[in-house]
Formats: sequence, C-alpha cells, structure tokens
Amino acid sequence: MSPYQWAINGAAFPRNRTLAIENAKRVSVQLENTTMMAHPMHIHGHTFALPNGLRKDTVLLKPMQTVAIGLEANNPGNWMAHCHNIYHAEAGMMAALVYQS
Ligand SMILES: [Cu+2]
Repeated sequence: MSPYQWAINGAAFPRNRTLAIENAKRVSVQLENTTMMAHPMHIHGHTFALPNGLRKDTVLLKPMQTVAIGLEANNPGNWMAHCHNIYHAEAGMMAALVYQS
C-alpha cells in the first residue's frame, strides 16, 4: 500500500462514490484539480469533448485548474476514471464509472 493517498470526490478508491451515468445521455463533467500537482485525467472506454471542441480520452489538469468536459454515454459497461500518473492511481486517484440500467 502506498504511504500516501490521492482522492477523487474527497476519498481514495474504493471508498469514494461511484460515478453513475445513463446510457445515450451527454453530460457535462466538471474536473476540478484542487492540488498543486498536474494530473492527466483519463476515462476508460470513452472520449470526451474539451471546451475548445477537441475530442480526447485524457486531459491534463494543471494545478488548481478546472475543466468542463462533455462526455457521451455511448459505451455501456463498468469503467474506470483515473489519473494517468499511475502512482497516483495506485494511491487511490481512481473512480468507478457505472452505467445505470
Ligand atoms: Cu495525478
């Protein structure tokens, strides 16, 4: 186990809240980095739209930066969203993304 923890929505995985999404919906997700480190945030199984219109599957959040992404729920299943600094993900910076039936 890592000697320190990183969190999403206030808690380290798996103690944090599951992110629920409904199939065939497009949602706006606010990614807010409240730390002094950069975090490349990645969502499995999906791409998302950045405010400038680019479609990506990872967005680099600078320290204290907030970015709203447009996520289309078009790939039902159980997925993970996490920091792509794997040592952060391994320290809890992950969240489950689950489709509601
Ligand atoms: Cu990170």
